[in-house]
Amino acid sequence: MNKKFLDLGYQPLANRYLNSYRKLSIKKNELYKLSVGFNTKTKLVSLIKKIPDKKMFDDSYPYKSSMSKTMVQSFKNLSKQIKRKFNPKIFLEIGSNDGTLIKNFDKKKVVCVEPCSNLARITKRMGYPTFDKYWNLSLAKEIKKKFNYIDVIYSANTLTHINDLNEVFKSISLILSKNGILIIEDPSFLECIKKVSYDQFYNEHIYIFSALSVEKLISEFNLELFDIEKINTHGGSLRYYIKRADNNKIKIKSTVQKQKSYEIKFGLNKYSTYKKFANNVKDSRNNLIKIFKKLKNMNKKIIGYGATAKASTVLNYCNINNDIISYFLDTTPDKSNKFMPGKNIKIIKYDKKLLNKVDYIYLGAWNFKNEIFKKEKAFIKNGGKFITHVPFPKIINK
Ligand code: JHZ
Repeated sequence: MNKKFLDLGYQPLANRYLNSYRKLSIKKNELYKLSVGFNTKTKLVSLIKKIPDKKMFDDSYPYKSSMSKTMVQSFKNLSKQIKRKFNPKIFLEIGSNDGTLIKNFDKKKVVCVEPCSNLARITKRMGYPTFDKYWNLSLAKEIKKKFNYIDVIYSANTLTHINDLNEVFKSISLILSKNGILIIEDPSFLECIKKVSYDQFYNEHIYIFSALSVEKLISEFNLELFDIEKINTHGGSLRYYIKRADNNKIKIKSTVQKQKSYEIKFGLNKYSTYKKFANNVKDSRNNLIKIFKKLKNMNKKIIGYGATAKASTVLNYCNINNDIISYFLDTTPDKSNKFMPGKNIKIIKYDKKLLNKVDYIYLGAWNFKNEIFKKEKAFIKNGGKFITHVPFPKIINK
């Protein structure tokens, strides 16, 4: 049973950056109720109201992994690891985005799946076979006809965006070779709870995985976890290594039991933990607003850094407008000169010089804090400070 534990109010689509500001309306389906539930049986955390994929992932999807050096490096390291450990004849990536990962692989050995055709065009142009379609059973059949079985399937921050998880894993199971490996990578719900990073919830993140929920989900499809790696990307993610349950050649590592025990010890199997998290979220909102108001009363100039989907949740949940945050800086060309979803805050193309006139920066991309602090050493040296809400609202300069 899916028990609601968190209500983040009405929210716009997180990656829908508008050319000009206008108040969005619930009636016109521009704002959607964002509330989150915990399934006490399957341990899966999911949005209560799900938005059709086609509304969210179209031919103008702005997010590009290559915009953050941390992701470029993380994918480069992963590609080396995959080649060394598994040496796949054919490697399939579900949600290949702008090709940040697959560009590290041989063109003849890769198949890309990417439903946002503006992104799919990029990997096609790079010479990689790309299906600009949603991942489902009919696509898996089409790929199988052309490429036969696949040795390694990889998907980062994508499967949690697909409504029908049963179809997702059924399709994977159909195409994965007998000794094949599935690797999935997504934000860890345990980290999300620990960091009170409620901004991991927005309409695209239909699910937030834990080892407990993934194990249950895949077991229906004769799939089994054999290793779990903790990684730092996107605020703390888990990389799940999965094999066919009847493949006894691969030993199950202790990391699987360790992560599950850790999650149980923390209470991820109990509804009361989720209610506590929801209370922490309310406190986080109140304290963040207090910080902003105090600084504005002192006439400080505050801007945002990293026009993330996550920031869209925070701004709309805390009702923060341009009287508090003057504008957001972001390196993504497709976000420039647009407005933060649902808010009158403009996004300006990143330009270091603009920071000379700024007192405080709100970290929309708090998950890239290290990368950003390295880049903005001069701002910090000149007395500039950052505001973050993770793990609790505070002002920081290191
Ligand atoms: P970032 C997106 O979420 C959406 P977002 C999606 N649903 C998902 O799951 C995750 O990604 C993986 C900018 N930036 O990665 C670039 C700078 O401007 O936290 C990006 O616009 N300067 C697919 O949007 C944004 O910040 C910098 O120095 O929450 C980062 O977005 C750096 C490092 C980033 O994901």
